[in-house]
Formats: sequence, structure tokens, C-alpha cells
Amino acid sequence: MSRFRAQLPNALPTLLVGLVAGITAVVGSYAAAGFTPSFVITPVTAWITEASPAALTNYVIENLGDLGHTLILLSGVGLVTGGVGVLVVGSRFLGQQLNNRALPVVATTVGTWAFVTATTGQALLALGAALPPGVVVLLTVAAPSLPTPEPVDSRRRQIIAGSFSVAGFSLAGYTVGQRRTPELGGEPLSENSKQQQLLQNASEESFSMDGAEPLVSENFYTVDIANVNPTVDESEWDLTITGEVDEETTLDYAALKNMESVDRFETLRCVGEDLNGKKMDTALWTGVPLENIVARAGPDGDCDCVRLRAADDYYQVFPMDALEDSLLAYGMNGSALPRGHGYPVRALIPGHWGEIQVKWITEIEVLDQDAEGYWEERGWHGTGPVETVAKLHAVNDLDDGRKEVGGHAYAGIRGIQQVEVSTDGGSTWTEAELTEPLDGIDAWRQWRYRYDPPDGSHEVVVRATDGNGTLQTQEERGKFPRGATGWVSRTVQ
Ligand SMILES: Nc1nc2c(c(=O)[nH]1)N[C@H]1C(S)=C(S)[C@@H](COP(=O)(O)O)O[C@H]1N2
Ligand SMILES: [Mo]
Repeated sequence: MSRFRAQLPNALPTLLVGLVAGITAVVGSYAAAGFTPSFVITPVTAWITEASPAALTNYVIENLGDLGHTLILLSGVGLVTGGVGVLVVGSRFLGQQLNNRALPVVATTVGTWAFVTATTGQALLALGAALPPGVVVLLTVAAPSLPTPEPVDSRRRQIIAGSFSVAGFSLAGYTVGQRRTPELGGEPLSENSKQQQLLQNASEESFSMDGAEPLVSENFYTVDIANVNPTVDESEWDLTITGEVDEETTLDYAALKNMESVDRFETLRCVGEDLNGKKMDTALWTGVPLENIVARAGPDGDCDCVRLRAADDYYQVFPMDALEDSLLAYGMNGSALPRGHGYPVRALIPGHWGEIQVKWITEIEVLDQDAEGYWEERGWHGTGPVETVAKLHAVNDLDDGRKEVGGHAYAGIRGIQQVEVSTDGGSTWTEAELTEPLDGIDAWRQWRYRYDPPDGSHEVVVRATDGNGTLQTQEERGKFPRGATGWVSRTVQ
């Protein structure tokens, strides 16, 4: 017992050294790699997502969005810090036992380097992660041992100096890492007056309503399986058509840009969003019809289906038919795709849920046998046409005493024929105003309704009719596994 107690004061500094070493490994890796797949946190968080139960992954990615990614990133940082910490503590202990001062330094450096190289595949950048903890261990092993009992203020001075060093190193590492994170995508495509004209028209036709996006979204949602987006430069990008084809073909970015392009508005909606959620947005996309590109390779598979693969190891399988009118898009709202939306190239498959709009696309594989996509393997419904929905996001008081309610309605390639509003909980219905259809075959419309409100609170309900004349289903169903249905209603005061 007394021996145990005597060792305690020594154990704490060792743990601290481990913690500090762990932090410097993460910071050093970030400084070397930036926020890219070569940052040690990328493979570690991918592993966390992969190893977690599907239900948890579903929940975090589909519901928590950015917060989910932050939480996973923090657990990744914790895991790497802890791992390096364990290495430090273990090797220091072993070093003490063997009376070998070099051992903890070498073990920490080589161990961290080997781990980061193995997981990121970047031996040189892995030095950024391995050297700082090595130095931390070196400094603490080599430091002359203080006389025991240590003077209290000398220990305090050490701790303060140590904290400042770690904070300074972290700040510097963060700044360097930010600079080293490549800015990809987003630059204007060219002086293309057609795109500017289309955007201009859309902006003029848009209903301006507080609480609802205009016709072209200002904040386009993102849903990603990876916590750190791929960094594929356009100069490195190519797309290969593989599998059951007469001839495997490859297309690079320059060739893609040389092909005749089309511009069209298209709405994306995530199957995992709530009925009145905000993961539905619209942009003007520029790209090249995908069907011809696949046809040129001579597809000859038995299932008439394809698997699209992406740089983040995402994959989706769907019938060849869906490729009709699909695009390989490289432009969004007149600029190159931003990194978060799939730079340099993504697929756009009209009328289908967001999940098959594969970003960072690298391969189209023609299959002989049907297979499951990433989300199907996790219980979600794969492809299939989107459900009809009318959302209610804007509830505003107008200057003249009337109320304004509004939002968007979307039914994929079926289009929207009409939106009706009830202000008495569904007893009576009136037709809402609609914006003109956008240029494209798969875009939402905005709806708006202005009325003299009754005294007190009342229930506003909204429902859309698609282009085939089919009324949005009233049946209430949750989002899992094939998308939420029902009519959106809201109590208005
Ligand atoms: N490569 C890749 N493509 C992807 C995803 C992804 O995680 N990786 N997420 C999908 C999902 S679930 C949706 S809803 C849409 C979202 O597209 P956005 O992020 O551009 O809005 O992208 C789809 N394409
Ligand atoms: Mo999605």
C-alpha cells in the first residue's frame, strides 16, 4: 500500500506527458496534411463510423448533420490522443524497467509514424504526426530530474511553461494546417452569360419570404458519410466505366469539359430528412449527359444495373434506366462544384432521392447482378422516385394585417401541378400561388398563400398535387427507411 502511494506522484506526470504527446501528434498531423484524407483523423473517424452499429451511423449522419460530424471528429481526436498516450506511457514504463532512455523516444516516434502511415498511406506526411510526440518524450526523458521533494513553485513553473508550449504549438499547427487545406472548387466556371441569365431569372421569379429559401438555395444542405471530404483535384480526376462493358473507357476532366454541356435546375432531397425538414435544396447545375458516356463503353450486364463509386468509398447501385437524363455535373450555380458538393464531378439522377446523387464520382461499374448500395446495406431503401411533399417554412405577418404562409413543393420528375392550403385544420382548402416552373425536369416550385387570419390560433395544413394529378399522400410515415410522408401542418397564432 505504501509503495503504491509512493509511486502515485510519478504516475501523474507520465500520464500528462502521454496526453501532451497525443495532442501534439494530432496537431502535427493536421499541420502536415490539412483537413484532408491524409490527416490521421480521417481514417480513424471512417473506422469509427464503420465500426458503429448502423442505427447509430444512420442517426448521427442523417439527423445530427454538422454536429454529428463534429462529435465523430472529437471522438477521433480523443482516440488518437489516447492511443499515442498509451504508447508513451507504456514505452516510458518499459524504458524505466530496462533502464533505457532512448526506448520511449524511439517507440513513440516509430509507433506513431507506422500507425499514421498505415492508415493514411502517406509516409512523408506521417512524420508530421510522429515527430512532435517524439520530441515531447525526448524533452521529458532528458530533462534533469528535479531534487526530491521538488520545490512547489518550480513544478508550477514547469506546468505553466508546458501549457503555454502546447497551446502555442497547437495554434501554430492549426494555422499551418488551415493553409495546407487545399481550396478546391467554387471558382466561377467562365463568363457564361447563359448561366447568369438563368440565375437572374430564377431570382426574379422567386417569392421572397422570410423563413424560406429562394428558388435557388442560398444554403444548400450537405449529407456525407465521411467526416473529412475527399480532395480530388480536377487535374487528377478521371472516371472509368468498368465491369460488363465491351470496352473499359476513361474520361478525364479536360475531356469532360470539352463535351457539350447543359445547364438545368435540379432539386436534391435527402431520404433521411423529416417531413418538414430542410434537407431539400435546389441549384443550377452544369454538366454532361451521363447516359451517352456509359453507352459508348457498350454496357452488357445481365441486371441492367450500375454501381457508382466515389473517392470517399461511397457507392450506390441502381437500374440503368435511371441514367436517362442524368448528368455528370461539374458546375453549380455558375461556379465549379464546391468541395462539399462533390468537386470536381458528381452524378445527378433526376427524380431520385439525394443518396444516389453520388459526389466525387470516380467509377461506373456495369453489373451482372444486382447489389446493395451504402445506405441499403444500412437498412434504407435504395433508389426509387421521391415522395411528393409541400413544406411549410415561412409564417409571416404582413404590414396590412394579413398572414403569409409559404414554402416549397417537390415531386421529382412528376413536377408540381398545384398546392392547396387549409387554414382551418383541413376542413376547407384554397389553391396557393406557385412560382413558374424552373428550367429543368426535376425542380421544386415555391408556393405562397396570404390570408386574413381568424382570431386566435388556427391550424395551417398544406398539400401538393404532382404533375400526374396525384395528391400527396396523407398517410403519416417516418423517414426510415423510405422517406417521410404525410401533410405538413402547423399551429399559427
Ligand atoms: N460520395 C458521396 N456521395 C454522396 C453522399 C456521400 O456521403 N458520399 N451522400 C449522399 C446523400 S445521402 C445525399 S442526401 C446527397 C446530398 O448531396 P449534397 O451534400 O450536395 O446536398 O449526396 C449523396 N451523395
Ligand atoms: Mo441523403
